Amino acid sequence: MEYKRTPHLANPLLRLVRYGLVGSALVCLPLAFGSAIAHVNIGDFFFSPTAVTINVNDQVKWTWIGSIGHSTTSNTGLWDSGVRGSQATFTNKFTSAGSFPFHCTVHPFMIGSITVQAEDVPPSVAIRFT
Ligand SMILES: [Cu+2]
Repeated sequence: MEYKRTPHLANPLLRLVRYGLVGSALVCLPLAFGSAIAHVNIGDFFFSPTAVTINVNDQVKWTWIGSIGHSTTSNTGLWDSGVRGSQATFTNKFTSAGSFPFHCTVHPFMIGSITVQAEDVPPSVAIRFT
């Protein structure tokens, strides 16, 4: 019996389109999960962790775990939770890249920083027909 090549796999252009679709599906996969939330605990006289790195449009959620009042307050006025107590939470979304230091207004020696990286840019693909 003579072996016949499958036409759609034999065609290089269709094969390219096929791989292209698979590739773009992989690139788009992280977008399907949406933005992420990073967690920072506010204890008595510390933030944990003190440094967090996220992507643009991710959120940071602070959770008060200590027994006295603290705040998460942006050094540049971008957010201010106000002074809150145990088990309170505060969430801020970061929509631009940069470094965003913060502190506690009650205890200015309590400091932390959020680093926001630019979103991953999907690779562009050029198909040249010759
Ligand atoms: Cu404090």
